[in-house]
Amino acid sequence: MSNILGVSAANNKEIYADAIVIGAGFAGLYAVYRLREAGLSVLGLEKAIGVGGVWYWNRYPGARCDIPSLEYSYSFSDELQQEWNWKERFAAQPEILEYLNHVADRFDLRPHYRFSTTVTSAAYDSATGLWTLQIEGGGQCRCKYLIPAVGSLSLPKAMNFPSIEEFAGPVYHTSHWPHQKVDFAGKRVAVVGTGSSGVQTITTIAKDVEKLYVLQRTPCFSVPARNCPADPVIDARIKSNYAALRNKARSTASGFAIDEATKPAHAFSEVERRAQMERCWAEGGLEFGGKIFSDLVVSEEANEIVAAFMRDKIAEVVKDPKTVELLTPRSYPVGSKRMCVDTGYYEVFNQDNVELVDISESSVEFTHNSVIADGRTLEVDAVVMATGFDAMTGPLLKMNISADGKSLADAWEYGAKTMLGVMVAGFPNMFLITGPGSPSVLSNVVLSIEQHVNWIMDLVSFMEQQGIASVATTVEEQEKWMGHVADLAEGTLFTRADSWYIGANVPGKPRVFMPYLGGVKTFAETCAAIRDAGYPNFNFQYANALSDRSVDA
Ligand code: FAD
Ligand code: N01
Repeated sequence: MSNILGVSAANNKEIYADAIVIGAGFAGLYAVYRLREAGLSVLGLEKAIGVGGVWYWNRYPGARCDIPSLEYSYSFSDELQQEWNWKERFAAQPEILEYLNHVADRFDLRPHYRFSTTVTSAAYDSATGLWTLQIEGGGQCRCKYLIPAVGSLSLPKAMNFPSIEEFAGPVYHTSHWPHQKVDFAGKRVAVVGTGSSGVQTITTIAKDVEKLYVLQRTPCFSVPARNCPADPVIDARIKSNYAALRNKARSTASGFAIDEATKPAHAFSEVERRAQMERCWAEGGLEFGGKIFSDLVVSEEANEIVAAFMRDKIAEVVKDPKTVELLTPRSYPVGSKRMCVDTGYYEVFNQDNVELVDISESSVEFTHNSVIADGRTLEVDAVVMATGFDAMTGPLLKMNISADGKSLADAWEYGAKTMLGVMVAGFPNMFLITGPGSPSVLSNVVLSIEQHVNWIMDLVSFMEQQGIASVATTVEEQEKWMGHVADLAEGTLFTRADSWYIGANVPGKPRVFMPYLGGVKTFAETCAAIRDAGYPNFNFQYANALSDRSVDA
């Protein structure tokens, strides 16, 4: 990119940094901060024109987090967590973006970044011990440590609908929403997809549009958010001992500071079970799944009890029986796809201007002014794709990563393989954040990001102190870890759903369950034990080929 080439040409020297971080979301910003604080030179590269990652790109109407913001935020600086006041229980996208901009300024991270800079390839050469990155439009930079903090949900799925290009009106994807307000007032709009992004978009734009067609292939399970304005009294209480909340979150499986269920469904009488479900439903939020019964995702019976409860809730709200039936999920266990969290989703289907269109049996096609779905031609002015992401592996594979001529795409031909979700055998000095094989996407992701980065930094500091040039995990260690990840998944109902966790949402993607199901507490303990044992079975190369490198980050 010209800014990098410009610096390079002006200084007439190679762009080199000890560490290059790709991405300026929650993960990239924290990694840049920690690397700099450790005294390394660090360069951040980000495709977008600003920081924020997910919260920069996903500007669709209604976008907000579904983990309470007091928890879905950094814990590394007490000053930061004390001074920032969230406006709502679940912050909306603009507020989270504002927060991340504040973090970038407060910790002076922006100067480390080159924005509008897309990495098109990253190649490691063991002869030099360096990674070389190519930048879209030309230019390259090199580093010892490569940290692709490119996110798990940053590459939208291709919109491969036959004839979409025929449609003359605007087609939006939730994850690449325009910066200027899109005005749907008086418009007829089709939304394709009813996952988390679809649910939030549908609920929000239903208020404005003249007509909304919701094109649904698979119905979701959705829990009420119970969002509300922040309560200054509660916030002050939490802030008076914020560490307690954070420590509680770290001691759970999910990374939420909740009292996780300890009892299986059958330990309750029928009356108690109902009361437990009603209580968790009334409290709302994604934590519903973590609090309800300890065997929700392992016992078919327990799962069916909760699924039936949630199906009844749909029927209680939605008036039209045919719509109720279509909205009712029956083809996969509850929790095996990420639950949606909504504010009035089911209520929307009682509005005269909203219509649910079943696309489970037929393809979707487009003409210049309409969408053809379920055998009907529906005239629309705009289309919104809420069709999701090539999750977890997509952004990494898109970057053409290779080491000594071997590509990551080849290494992952039959599914992603990592050690701890952080390291990949054959790819030295590359550290993934929240990669496949880590608990990340099943947790409060910010908490997982901090844990991963802290562990990576312990390893990097160890290497710097010992004069180590490179580190790699072994195929054996990686196989052992992925075997463990697979064993944990086999014991659950997660493998029964065609979810993005298992790659089933992208045609042709290997069907491998990617997240680690042991929970964030066990994961962190495992990582710490490896560190404390001095990184057994890691391949360290001691000859430091990088010591005479100049620094220009
Ligand atoms: P990202 O925020 O995705 O950042 C990655 C960055 O890398 C992007 O800015 C991208 O532009 C950049 N990048 C990628 N490839 C390249 C390249 N080749 N060259 C240069 N730059 C590149 N998680 C939760 O725990 N709770 C929530 O409530 C929650 N809500 C979510 C809502 C939405 C709409 C989405 C999509 C995800 C949500 N998530 C949530 C998951 C979310 O992915 C994480 O919480 C977190 O924001 C991820 O941060 P990250 O820094 O790892 O990745
Ligand atoms: O994507 P999804 P998302 N034809 O994959 C449908 C996080 N997130 O962007 O289920 C027709 O979940 C697809 O149907 P089906 C969160 O982790 C969080 O909504 O494949 N339909 C599904 O209905 C989440 O899990 C928040 O049959 C097609 C939908 O599109 C993750 O991001 C908000 C189709 C895609 O759902 C992804 O969520 C937003 C096709 N060809 C996102 N392809 C919070 O609230 C796909 N679909 C915090």
